[in-house]
Amino acid sequence: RPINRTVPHLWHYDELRPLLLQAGELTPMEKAERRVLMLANPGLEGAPFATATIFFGLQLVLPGESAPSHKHSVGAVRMIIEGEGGVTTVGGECCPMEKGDLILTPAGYWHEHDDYGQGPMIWLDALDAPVVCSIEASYCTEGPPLARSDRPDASQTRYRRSGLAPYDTLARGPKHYPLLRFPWSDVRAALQDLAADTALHEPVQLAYVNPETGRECMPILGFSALMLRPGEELRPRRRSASHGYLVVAGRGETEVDGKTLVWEENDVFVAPTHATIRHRNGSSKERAFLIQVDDAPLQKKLGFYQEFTDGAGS
Ligand code: GTQ
Ligand code: FE2
Repeated sequence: RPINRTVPHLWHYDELRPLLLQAGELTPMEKAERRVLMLANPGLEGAPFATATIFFGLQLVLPGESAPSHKHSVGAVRMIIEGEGGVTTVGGECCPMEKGDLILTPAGYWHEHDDYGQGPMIWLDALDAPVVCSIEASYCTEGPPLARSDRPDASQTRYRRSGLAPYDTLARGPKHYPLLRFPWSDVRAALQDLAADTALHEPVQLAYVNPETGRECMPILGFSALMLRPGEELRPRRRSASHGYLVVAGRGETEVDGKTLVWEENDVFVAPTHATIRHRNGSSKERAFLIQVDDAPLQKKLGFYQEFTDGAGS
């Protein structure tokens, strides 16, 4: 396997949250277009990246604030951690931000974030910035406030149910990003139903896909949701991809190349490429839910993505 600089690592939300709120006091929105705590992997020598391909940032928007409109060649995905009344506007589409929701900001889409609620909005950003920056293709354009639709987002209308797509899809062919918001309530219910039909210790895992193609929803990073049943241990096939995880609910531990990362709600952790990964739900009563981020879509496009059945190997 490759020699990794990225190390297995976990960031405790309990430790990050006070730092982020402190950043909220120190930095008004006028001084920083985005207020983000970057999760830097200790193996990457100061580069603000979580793995060689994944940027993770914890973002804060305070009540009444607006993170102004811009667009960039880097693709971003938000996973909502806490707060109510937040809205992110992506390409004119108005996406409410509720805990666990996953919201796409594809490359080139204008986006801004507003907190219309009473408390702070906090979420995890996953960006393909390490890749786009390393090929010197990263740029950003600032813009005027976005005109926004007052209609519900596509997850509530055009793509309300899997297996059904707007009829004109058949004539025009698939769009790149027909669905921008994946509400957690739907994902959680779908995982629950899948679990009822999945043997214990077999993964209960759903990929976030483009509903018109059935393929990965973003071109570089892949996203999926994973449920661990009470007491369950999972030994996923070893993959050539690197991985990051957000704990949406529950507690447990994950062994990455023999290092044990003990996690609870809202923690974030990463595993380098080719790592051996074991997940364990630490509760005998509660389910645990993780959102997994990986760079498999990029590796597939480059032609060297692999899965290994050995469990170890090199
Ligand atoms: O929310 O638009 O974490 O542009 C880094 C760059 C978030 C954003 C980040 C960004 C954003
Ligand atoms: Fe942005």
